[in-house]
Amino acid sequence: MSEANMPVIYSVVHTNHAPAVEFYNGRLVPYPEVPARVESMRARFEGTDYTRLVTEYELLEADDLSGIHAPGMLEYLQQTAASVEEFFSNPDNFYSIELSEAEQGREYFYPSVFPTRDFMARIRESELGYKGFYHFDTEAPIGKHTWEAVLHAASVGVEGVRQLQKEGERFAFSLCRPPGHHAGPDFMGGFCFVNNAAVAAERLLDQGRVAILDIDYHHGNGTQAICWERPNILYGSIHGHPDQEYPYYSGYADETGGPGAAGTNVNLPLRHGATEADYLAALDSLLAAMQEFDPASLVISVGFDTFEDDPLGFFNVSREGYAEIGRRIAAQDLPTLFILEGGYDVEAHAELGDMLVRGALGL
Ligand code: Q9C
Ligand code: ZN
Repeated sequence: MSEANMPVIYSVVHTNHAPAVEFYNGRLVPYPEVPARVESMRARFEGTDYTRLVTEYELLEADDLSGIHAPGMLEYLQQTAASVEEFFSNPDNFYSIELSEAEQGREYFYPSVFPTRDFMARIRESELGYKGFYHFDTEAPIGKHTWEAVLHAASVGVEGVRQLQKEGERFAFSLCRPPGHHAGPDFMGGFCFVNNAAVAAERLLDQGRVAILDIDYHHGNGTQAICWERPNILYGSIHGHPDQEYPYYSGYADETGGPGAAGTNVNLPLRHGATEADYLAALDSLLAAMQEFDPASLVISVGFDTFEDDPLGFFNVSREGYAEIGRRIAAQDLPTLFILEGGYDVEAHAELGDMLVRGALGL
């Protein structure tokens, strides 16, 4: 296994998915999940001699994702992206909206009605435009290039798997965008559409059990739901406590896995203000749980929103902290695929990625 030169998998297609705004507390605010998050990392990793950029990969199709996601959701994503321009040109879909010049060509569908519990359960059959059926929030808007970007992101993740399986790499880092850990079997939200980590993990099962360790600031409710009844995949996560943090309705420590996979879900919620020492102690607990599970490979859902200056997160991991996280993960001595999830301090993003990679490589 070669360690000195980590493959970093990248696709330019993500840049076409770039919603301008999200709805927050009655306001439209800038959408934090921006292309620069990945572009800055690409630029950084192009210039180092301990990484190599991989830009060729096999493009997946919807069918390749159907082990993880409901075909209806994939079809919905594809169709909504394909019809979003037409949707915006139909005045019946609006009260009175005129798109500014800057907005034209950048139309995104935002759901505004959600079939919570039993309410409006027939929305699945509705031919109206406002199908919130597969969304759990308003934060995964679908534009005309979104489906394409989502397919490439999942493909970038799977190329990371190929680097481990076929090239014998010890590590690979897939710069997936849009991210994935809030996307579940039949739901999407939180900037996520398709669960890149779960798609990758499913393929890594060829080698034996897989552990997905989620170090994004937010609970990966999508990954948890996908893995809930899968005894061969451990899902473990350190995240903002659901009493205080998005996605609020999951991430409690007593969520430990479904009847068919009891004990294979590990949630370690931390409160706002958690220090780096708190964080690293939780990481050690997570790694101990992982060791007990004894997986053949690791998928790390990486989020840099645990960074002390992150605008969305309230933990206090320093720059150097990411190198330490990288070292502790590398010490597990397992084939490891890093999959990018969140992280919203765009200025710091590339450096934090670099710290993690150098930590993992022992540089
Ligand atoms: N303060 C990822 O990091 N916004 N998604 C919450 C409430 C949604 C984060 C707004 C955050 C989603 C991949
Ligand atoms: Zn996050």
